[in-house]
Amino acid sequence: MSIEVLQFCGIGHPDYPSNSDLPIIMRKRIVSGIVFLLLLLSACNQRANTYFEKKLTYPNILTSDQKIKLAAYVVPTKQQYEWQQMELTAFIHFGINTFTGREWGDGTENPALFNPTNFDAEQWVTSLQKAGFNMIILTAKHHDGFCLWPTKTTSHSVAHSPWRKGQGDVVREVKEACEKYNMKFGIYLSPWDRNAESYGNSPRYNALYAEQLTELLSNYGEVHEVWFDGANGEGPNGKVQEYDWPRFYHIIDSLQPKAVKAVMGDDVRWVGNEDGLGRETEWSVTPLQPNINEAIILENKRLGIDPMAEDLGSRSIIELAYSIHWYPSEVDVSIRPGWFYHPEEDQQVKSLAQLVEIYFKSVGMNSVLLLNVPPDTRGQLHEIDVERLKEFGSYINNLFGNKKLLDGEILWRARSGESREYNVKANEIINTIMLREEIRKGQRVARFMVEGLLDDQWVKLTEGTTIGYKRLIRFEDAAPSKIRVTILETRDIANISEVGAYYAPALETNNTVQ
Ligand code: FUL
Repeated sequence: MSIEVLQFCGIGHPDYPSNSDLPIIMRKRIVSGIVFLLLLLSACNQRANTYFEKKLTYPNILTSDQKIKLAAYVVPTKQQYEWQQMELTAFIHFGINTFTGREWGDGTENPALFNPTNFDAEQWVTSLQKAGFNMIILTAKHHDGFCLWPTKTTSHSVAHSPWRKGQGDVVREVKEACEKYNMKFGIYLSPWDRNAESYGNSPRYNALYAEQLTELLSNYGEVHEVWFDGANGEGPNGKVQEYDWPRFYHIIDSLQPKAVKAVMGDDVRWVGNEDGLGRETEWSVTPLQPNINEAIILENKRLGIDPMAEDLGSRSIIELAYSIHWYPSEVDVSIRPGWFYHPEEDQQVKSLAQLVEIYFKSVGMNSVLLLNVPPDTRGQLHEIDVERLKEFGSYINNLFGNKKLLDGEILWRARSGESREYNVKANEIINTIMLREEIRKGQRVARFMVEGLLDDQWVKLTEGTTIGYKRLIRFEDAAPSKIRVTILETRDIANISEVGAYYAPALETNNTVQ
């Protein structure tokens, strides 16, 4: 893939234009080794603002300090940056499992079981949109192989169900509802397929999967994310399928250039759990890559990293790396215990307090939240879930719509050890801080502290490690007249684009939900 684009912004350029404005002077493959090295070294010496989009391969002459410094110049692609800005995205698990009560179908289900009684995609989209969500990712096919669109590749689809007399197309109705309400749209197409007879016969199944992907990415307008699930529960005696990832990536890049590729894709990284928990220290720049070929598998092993590792971007990991990548984290979690709708879980919808906690641990920890809300057998989001989304949306809106700082939106270029003071509006109580870096200039901050001026004394309110696109931290209620942010450690001059302070009302946590 031609992702190794080197962008050279000119010596001492103080501002970083948007990626699309940047002159792409050279593609790495035509940059001679010497020029490339000179650029790297000038970046190390800070004589030029040289940014590396998505990937940087280290020449082996670099010192550890130079490697860390260059990590501060790896930046997102335009697609990755736009994805990060969405902050809140929604997963929709809907399919044959909705009607069988299972989480993983085995592929033998009769398509006649799929029969939503009052399907309403607009209800999904409007409920999610009012709650602040900006994209819906639909399970067009889950592990059971049942396709929610009338595909030419198999009879195991909606076309052989009684729903809309076999004339229905869930993908189309959802996409049209998204278009109507200006919601972005993404596709989950399970690589593991327990229905396809060809699964395990690698070339034949790859051809089928490529065709399914092509149908989905050709016939439904714009797609902004393709989610390649890594799950495969075949077990030791199961079928072994070798996926043709380069082919699948190529289909996406050519048919939907705006889409990011997630999980087994190399644009968006699985956070490593399904509980809604981000990392305290979350570097978007990491040597980790998805395990899509032997070389990568060996390299991840050599470094001792996988998506679940606690540390994916510290100095000690980067020192050992041969290449590093802008590979930001996505937190996927379901509003219910299961991914699919089960009536017996109606009383286990996550509470507002739990959802807010998840928000702080995902969006507030330099990640994008992908919250699953599964429609029921009517083909609608359940009333309890809709109500919870509403509460969540208004809580978040009220919290962050009510800024307590007078002057938080000034770009601040901070060196290690530097501080900056911000004025709090008169007589306001705060308990939440927001810090943001301009990630189009790289992620750099490794440690920070926030103090409040209380009775003429600076008192520590909170501290943390990484910031990235957005960092949110809650602390005890306080009414300082000013706050002071100190960047204790940074990989290069940090570009702090915004500082915010807010008041987050306390929430009941003793709910009956899990
Ligand atoms: C997992 C799958 O096995 C679950 O069923 C669900 O789709 C989740 C989002 O990913 O790997």
